[in-house]
Amino acid sequence: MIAMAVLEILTVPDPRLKEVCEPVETVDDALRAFMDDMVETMYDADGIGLAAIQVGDLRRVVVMDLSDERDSPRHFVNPVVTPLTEEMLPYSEGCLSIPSVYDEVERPAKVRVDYLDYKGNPVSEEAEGLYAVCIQHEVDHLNGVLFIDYLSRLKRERAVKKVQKLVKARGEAA
Ligand code: GNR
Ligand code: NI
Repeated sequence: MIAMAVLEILTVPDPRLKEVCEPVETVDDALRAFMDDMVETMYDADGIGLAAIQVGDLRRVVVMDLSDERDSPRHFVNPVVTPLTEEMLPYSEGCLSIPSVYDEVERPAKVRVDYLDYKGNPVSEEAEGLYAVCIQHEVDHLNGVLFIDYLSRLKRERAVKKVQKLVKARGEAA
């Protein structure tokens, strides 16, 4: 593994974050190199997950690391989530594309996750807790959906304005 790269993360209201992503046809070395860059980008930004669309790539690819040690990256190609319960889990969510904004979203507490792994092998497993929250947040990204889309219009518009102000201030400091 050589020369990984930190990619630029798009922020709201970038219209590219609203696109619907395309399935991946083959898990090959080029895709694995891209997923390595996504993992490095996620670690650099202190995130627990990242969808390819957040770095401007419209393929259905997600990376995640829920470990405290930040040494257990997971890779999801063409992930599909299916709710397994009517029980809802409220969680205060954040998003690297909506920095400094956090709010509560309720999602199914238990889901099945079907995907191809780093080697291209099919996996089917159950997810609960933070894993369930995060994979649903990421699959939403692949469909052009952000967690603020579940909030009131007032909260959503305030969130976008807050991010625009933050990004502008960052640009002026750089
Ligand atoms: O880093 C992240 N933390 C987080 C916290 C609660 C619910 C979801 C997430 S995902 C987020 C990274 C991100 O934006 N992934 O798309
Ligand atoms: Ni996100």
